[in-house]
Amino acid sequence: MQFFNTMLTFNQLKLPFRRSLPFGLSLMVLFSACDLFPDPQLREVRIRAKSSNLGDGAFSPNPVHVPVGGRVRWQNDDVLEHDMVAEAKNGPCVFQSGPIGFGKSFSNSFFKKAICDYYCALHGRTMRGRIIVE
Ligand SMILES: [Cu+2]
Repeated sequence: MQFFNTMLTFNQLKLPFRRSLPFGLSLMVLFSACDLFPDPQLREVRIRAKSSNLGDGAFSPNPVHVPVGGRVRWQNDDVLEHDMVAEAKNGPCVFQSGPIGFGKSFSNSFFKKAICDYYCALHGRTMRGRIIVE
Protein backbone atom coordinates (compact mmCIF):
# COMPACT_ATOMS: atom_id res chain seq x y z
CA MET A 1 0.00 0.00 0.00
CA GLN A 2 2.86 2.30 0.82
CA PHE A 3 4.45 1.59 -2.59
CA PHE A 4 1.17 2.20 -4.43
CA ASN A 5 0.75 5.58 -2.75
CA THR A 6 4.25 6.62 -3.78
CA MET A 7 3.56 5.71 -7.41
CA LEU A 8 0.35 7.70 -7.38
CA THR A 9 2.13 10.79 -6.12
CA PHE A 10 4.83 10.37 -8.76
CA ASN A 11 2.25 10.18 -11.55
CA GLN A 12 0.45 13.24 -10.28
CA LEU A 13 3.72 15.18 -10.31
CA LYS A 14 4.38 14.24 -13.91
CA LEU A 15 0.94 15.23 -15.14
CA PRO A 16 1.61 19.00 -15.59
CA PHE A 17 4.70 18.16 -17.64
CA ARG A 18 2.71 15.79 -19.88
CA ARG A 19 0.14 18.47 -20.50
CA SER A 20 2.77 21.10 -21.37
CA LEU A 21 4.56 18.79 -23.81
CA PRO A 22 2.15 19.26 -26.76
CA PHE A 23 2.22 23.02 -26.15
CA GLY A 24 6.03 23.03 -26.14
CA LEU A 25 6.16 20.97 -29.31
CA SER A 26 3.75 23.27 -31.13
CA LEU A 27 5.92 26.23 -30.14
CA MET A 28 8.98 24.46 -31.60
CA VAL A 29 7.12 23.77 -34.86
CA LEU A 30 6.01 27.42 -34.99
CA PHE A 31 9.55 28.73 -34.54
CA SER A 32 11.07 26.40 -37.13
CA ALA A 33 8.30 27.37 -39.59
CA CYS A 34 9.55 30.96 -39.41
CA ASP A 35 12.61 29.88 -41.43
CA LEU A 36 10.34 28.45 -44.12
CA PHE A 37 8.68 31.79 -44.76
CA PRO A 38 11.31 34.41 -45.64
CA ASP A 39 10.90 38.00 -44.43
CA PRO A 40 9.09 39.84 -47.28
CA GLN A 41 10.79 43.09 -46.22
CA LEU A 42 14.30 41.66 -46.59
CA ARG A 43 16.49 42.34 -49.63
CA GLU A 44 19.70 40.37 -50.13
CA VAL A 45 22.81 41.94 -51.69
CA ARG A 46 25.75 39.69 -52.55
CA ILE A 47 29.28 41.04 -52.31
CA ARG A 48 30.62 39.20 -55.33
CA ALA A 49 33.84 37.20 -55.58
CA LYS A 50 36.82 39.39 -56.65
CA SER A 51 34.59 42.39 -55.93
CA SER A 52 37.51 44.74 -55.23
CA ASN A 53 38.10 44.84 -59.02
CA LEU A 54 34.45 45.19 -60.01
CA GLY A 55 33.63 48.82 -59.17
CA ASP A 56 29.87 49.30 -59.25
CA GLY A 57 29.49 45.60 -60.09
CA ALA A 58 30.92 44.60 -56.70
CA PHE A 59 27.45 44.57 -55.16
CA SER A 60 24.61 42.61 -56.68
CA PRO A 61 21.93 43.80 -57.20
CA ASN A 62 23.05 47.40 -57.53
CA PRO A 63 21.04 49.46 -56.93
CA VAL A 64 18.94 47.46 -54.51
CA HIS A 65 15.32 48.49 -53.96
CA VAL A 66 13.88 48.08 -50.46
CA PRO A 67 10.49 49.11 -49.06
CA VAL A 68 10.34 51.69 -46.24
CA GLY A 69 10.84 49.78 -43.00
CA GLY A 70 12.61 46.97 -44.86
CA ARG A 71 16.03 45.51 -44.30
CA VAL A 72 19.02 45.02 -46.60
CA ARG A 73 21.39 42.16 -45.89
CA TRP A 74 24.83 42.04 -47.47
CA GLN A 75 26.36 38.60 -47.81
CA ASN A 76 30.10 38.42 -48.54
CA ASP A 77 30.88 35.82 -51.24
CA ASP A 78 34.47 37.06 -51.57
CA VAL A 79 37.54 35.70 -49.77
CA LEU A 80 38.57 39.26 -48.88
CA GLU A 81 36.98 41.33 -46.13
CA HIS A 82 34.79 44.25 -47.19
CA ASP A 83 32.74 46.85 -45.42
CA MET A 84 29.83 49.12 -46.25
CA VAL A 85 29.91 52.78 -45.24
CA ALA A 86 27.16 55.26 -46.06
CA GLU A 87 28.17 58.42 -47.93
CA ALA A 88 25.77 60.39 -45.72
CA LYS A 89 27.10 61.58 -42.38
CA ASN A 90 23.60 62.15 -40.99
CA GLY A 91 19.98 61.46 -41.89
CA PRO A 92 18.13 58.19 -42.66
CA CYS A 93 20.94 56.68 -44.74
CA VAL A 94 23.69 56.53 -42.12
CA PHE A 95 25.13 53.08 -41.42
CA GLN A 96 28.54 51.45 -41.15
CA SER A 97 29.09 47.72 -41.15
CA GLY A 98 32.67 47.27 -40.00
CA PRO A 99 34.75 44.57 -41.76
CA ILE A 100 32.72 41.59 -43.06
CA GLY A 101 34.63 38.37 -43.67
CA PHE A 102 34.03 35.60 -46.19
CA GLY A 103 30.62 33.96 -45.70
CA LYS A 104 29.56 36.57 -43.15
CA SER A 105 26.76 39.07 -43.47
CA PHE A 106 25.63 42.44 -42.22
CA SER A 107 22.15 43.90 -42.26
CA ASN A 108 20.62 47.33 -41.78
CA SER A 109 17.03 48.56 -41.77
CA PHE A 110 15.86 51.69 -43.58
CA PHE A 111 12.93 53.64 -42.19
CA LYS A 112 12.57 56.64 -44.54
CA LYS A 113 12.15 57.04 -48.25
CA ALA A 114 15.64 57.94 -49.53
CA ILE A 115 18.42 57.19 -51.98
CA CYS A 116 21.41 55.98 -50.00
CA ASP A 117 24.87 55.68 -51.53
CA TYR A 118 27.58 53.65 -49.88
CA TYR A 119 31.10 52.41 -50.52
CA CYS A 120 33.65 49.92 -49.24
CA ALA A 121 36.19 51.87 -47.19
CA LEU A 122 38.59 48.91 -47.16
CA HIS A 123 39.01 49.26 -50.94
CA GLY A 124 39.38 53.02 -51.28
CA ARG A 125 35.81 53.73 -52.37
CA THR A 126 36.27 51.85 -55.65
CA MET A 127 33.40 49.52 -54.69
CA ARG A 128 30.24 51.60 -54.71
CA GLY A 129 26.58 50.81 -54.22
CA ARG A 130 23.14 52.42 -53.94
CA ILE A 131 20.05 51.59 -51.90
CA ILE A 132 16.71 52.95 -53.05
CA VAL A 133 14.27 53.06 -50.12
CA GLU A 134 10.79 53.43 -51.61
CU1 LIG B 1 35.93 46.02 -50.36
